[in-house]
Amino acid sequence: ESSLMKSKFRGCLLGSLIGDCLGAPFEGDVVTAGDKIVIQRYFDKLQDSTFKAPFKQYTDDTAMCKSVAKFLIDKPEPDYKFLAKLFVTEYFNEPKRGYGENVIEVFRKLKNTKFEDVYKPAREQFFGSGSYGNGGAMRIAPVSLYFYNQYHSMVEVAKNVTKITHSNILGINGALLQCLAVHQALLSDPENSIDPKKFCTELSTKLKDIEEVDEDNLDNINNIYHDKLKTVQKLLQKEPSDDLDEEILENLGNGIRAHESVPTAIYCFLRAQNEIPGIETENSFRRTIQYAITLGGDTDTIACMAGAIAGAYLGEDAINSVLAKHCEFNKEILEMAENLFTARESI
Ligand code: 8NA
Ligand code: MG
Ligand code: MG
Ligand code: MG
Repeated sequence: ESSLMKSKFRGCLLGSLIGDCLGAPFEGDVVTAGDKIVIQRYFDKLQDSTFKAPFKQYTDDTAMCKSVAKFLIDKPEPDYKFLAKLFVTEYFNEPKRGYGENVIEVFRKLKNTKFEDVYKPAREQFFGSGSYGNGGAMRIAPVSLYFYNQYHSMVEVAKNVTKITHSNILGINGALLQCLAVHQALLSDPENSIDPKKFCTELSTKLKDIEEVDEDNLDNINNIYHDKLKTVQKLLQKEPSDDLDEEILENLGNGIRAHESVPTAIYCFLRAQNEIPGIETENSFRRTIQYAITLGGDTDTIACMAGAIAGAYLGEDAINSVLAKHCEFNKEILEMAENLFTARESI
């Protein structure tokens, strides 16, 4: 039982890394039917062990995920100033990891104010409305893992970890939704198939309980994620096709906003539980990230989030090790998963 959980920890962080590394070359692209064939060949080639490709490099998604994992491993009591410093140090060491355009401003201010109030710079983003980028959600998986049997701590820590860079309700609730999705996948038996309807309704019920609420509810903002989860269920009932992919982009999105990518990642995970035309593989982990990438847009981040959910459900054994070896940091991320697993035994 504990060995399955350890495998799920490793699968989750490895899944997140692979989605980021393999998705990054396609970030921002509009994907045509021809590109889907190119992506199929790209995966086939990477999985062929005789193919000596260079490493696929990770981006900001993994850079920030590393910091969240280290914060949990090194600090028995959550120390958010420590985490803010990790984010900032990581950024200034390697600024060219493809960070979101505006989050860089938060890092500069944190540094210049000597981390006096770790939440203030994020609150000042976008004229005081805070960021709703998917940067909070893309790095949240270690929190789902570490606190998997301490639900209330998981929720509280997920919110605080997010608020260091993302204070907009949509940014926070998007990170909470991704946190819940990873957590729910982690606690699901990989021997049993996932019931997509149940998966979505449970997520919605849990999110309702913990989400941040906007008093004014302008533009029906409080319902966005709940409506999207209903849309996910509706779209899953349709036969996959290129037309359906268009519908997915229109209704769920593939952008850098949390509400236009987190529900999409959940959709990718659920859709990939069954075969998808044009994606030739028996392996549902590969199918999840390959499918996420074929949707285009913010491919590294959507594949990273979908990969974390799939890896948490399936465990490490379901992930092709040759595919993993093409990703920069693949050994180190497994060490982090291992350390996260060990560290949580002492709490
Ligand atoms: P962020 O906080 O800078 O947000 C990302 C973007 O979302 C911003 O630059 C804005 O365009 C938009 N945005 C967010 N909040 C608001 C708001 N309140 N009002 C108006 N616009 C808003 O950074 P982040 O960490 O959330 O970004 C994560 C994404 O950035 C990930 O996809 C990540 O991979 C990276 N990214 C990189 C590239 C690239 O070309 N390398 C492209 C897109 C995204
Ligand atoms: Mg790019
Ligand atoms: Mg990225
Ligand atoms: Mg991205």
